[in-house]
Formats: sequence, structure tokens, C-alpha cells
Amino acid sequence: MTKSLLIIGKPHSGKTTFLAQLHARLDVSNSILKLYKPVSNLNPIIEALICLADGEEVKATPTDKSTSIILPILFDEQKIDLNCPDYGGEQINHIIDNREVDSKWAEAIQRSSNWILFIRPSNVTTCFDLSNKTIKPQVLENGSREAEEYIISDQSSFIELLQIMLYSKEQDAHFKNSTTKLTIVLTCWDEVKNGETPKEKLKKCLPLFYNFIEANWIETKLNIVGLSSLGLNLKEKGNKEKYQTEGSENFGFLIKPDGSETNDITHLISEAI
Ligand SMILES: Nc1nc2c(ncn2[C@@H]2O[C@H](COP(=O)(O)OP(=O)(O)OP(=O)(O)O)[C@@H](O)[C@H]2O)c(=O)[nH]1
Ligand SMILES: [Mg+2]
Repeated sequence: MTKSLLIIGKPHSGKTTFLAQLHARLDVSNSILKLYKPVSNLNPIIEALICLADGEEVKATPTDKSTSIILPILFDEQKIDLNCPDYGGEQINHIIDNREVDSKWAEAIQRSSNWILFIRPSNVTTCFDLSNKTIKPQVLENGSREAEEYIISDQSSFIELLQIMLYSKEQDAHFKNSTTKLTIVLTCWDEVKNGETPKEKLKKCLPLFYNFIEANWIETKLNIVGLSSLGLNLKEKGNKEKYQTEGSENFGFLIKPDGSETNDITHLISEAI
């Protein structure tokens, strides 16, 4: 059986790092999911694997690059060939800015019933909020404010993105989505870890977006998890050496929807499919 996972994420959200760490973990069979045969083409993630084995950070994927890796996994005694795409995250910004999907994306959206949206909380910007601003006395005196450039907030952009995707999928907006499973993955969890569950974090960080997904997906088709594919910050002193001596596959963790932590990041896939 073939299944297509659609991993969706803006630039620097951790897509390529996750795929490389997922493969590294599957390769040593130290996980709930196993490979039933070796991956035939590692080209899409080979550079990332080399970087991580040396304790180096993965490089950004060029915008125009679109690849996918087929992971032949064994799950519940079933053989599933998982098709996982990797691409430059700028493609997602392009979809949001232009409010259109090209034929390649339209096909990928149609084909997949398992969407995994990567959001990196430490990169989420808050939108302009008048109640947080102190207006300078000179501005009040002059009675005018400089024209500020309008930028769509991060949470609005994620809502727009899902709306565009639902439209492409021809989802009837009168009903909650019960056919496409949506997993929201809060990435680089090591950067924001403070005892909150992923759901609490999402509610606090993107409240409107949270309301949107709750209103548009039935509960059983919606998952919110926290992921740290690296487990730590490779820029910090000593961590590079840890990776070199212990192997990248021994790092990374996942926070499940109930807040419990597991070192087996393959749970992300087993819960998303
Ligand atoms: N601290 C921390 N950093 C991470 C983690 N995962 C990825 N990063 C870093 O985040 C940056 C972006 O990761 P990528 O995997 O390249 O992100 P991407 O979504 O593929 O980005 P594009 O290719 O630009 O679309 C890199 O510097 C990674 O080292 C993590 O779990 N923790
Ligand atoms: Mg990438």
C-alpha cells in the first residue's frame, strides 16, 4: 500500500531535519515503526544525513527544489510505502502570498489524506496590536501616524493556507473535516519547552488559528504534538561533539498530545497515518 504524507512548513520550520532524523531512527530499527526494506533512493536527504552525522545543522533547501523520499515502513504488520515530500519552504509563502496553488501542489493536496503542518513557535511573530503600542507624544501632537506597511500576521497566514488547501481538496465548508487527518507539529520544542502541553502552547501562541482548526476538523482527525528532531541546539558548545560520538539517531524527542514525552520520533508518523 502507498500512502502520501503531506508535510507542510514555511522556511526553517524543520522539515528536512525531521526527515533525516526520521530516516536515521528507522535505519537502526530502534523505534515503533520499522523499515521492511532499505530506502532505495536517499538522494533527497543525503546532504542532511551527512551534516547531522558530523553534528552540523542542515542547510536550507533551495526554493525551487521539490523532492520526495519513499520510506518503506512496517506498521501494524502492514507494509506501507510512505511518500514524504521535501521542498524549499518558500513555496508555502508563495502559496499564501499569491493565494494559488500550482498543479504540482494541487495534485499533492488531492492525493494526501494525511497533512502534517510544521509550525516553529520560536519563529512565530505577533501581529501589530494597537493596545500594546505606546504612541509617541510628537505623533499625538501632530495627529498623524506614519503609514505602516500591512503584513499578514502569522496566525492569519496559517489560516489562509489551510483554507486554500481545503478549497483545493474540494472540502465542503458546511461540514467539519472528517476525511483528511491534520497533525499540527510544534517544532524545535527544545526551544520552548516549559511543561505546557502542545495544545496549551498552540492556544497561547496562535489562539485564532487554534479556534479555526477546532471549528473545522472533527476531534478524531486532529492531533497537536511537539517535536524536537534534534533534541538540542547544535549551535551550543559541546553539542556537535555529542552528535559525533553518540550518533544523531540517539537524539530527538516527541511530546504527544497528552503531554507525555517519548524519545521515539517515529510516533509522529504512526499517529499521523
Ligand atoms: N534547536 C533546534 N533546532 C532545530 C531543530 N530542527 C531543526 N532545527 C534547526 O532549524 C533550522 C531549519 O531546519 P531545516 O530542517 O533546514 O528547516 P526546513 O523546514 O527544511 O527549511 P527550508 O529548507 O528552508 O524550507 C536549521 O538550522 C536546523 O538546525 C530542533 O529540533 N531543535
Ligand atoms: Mg529544508
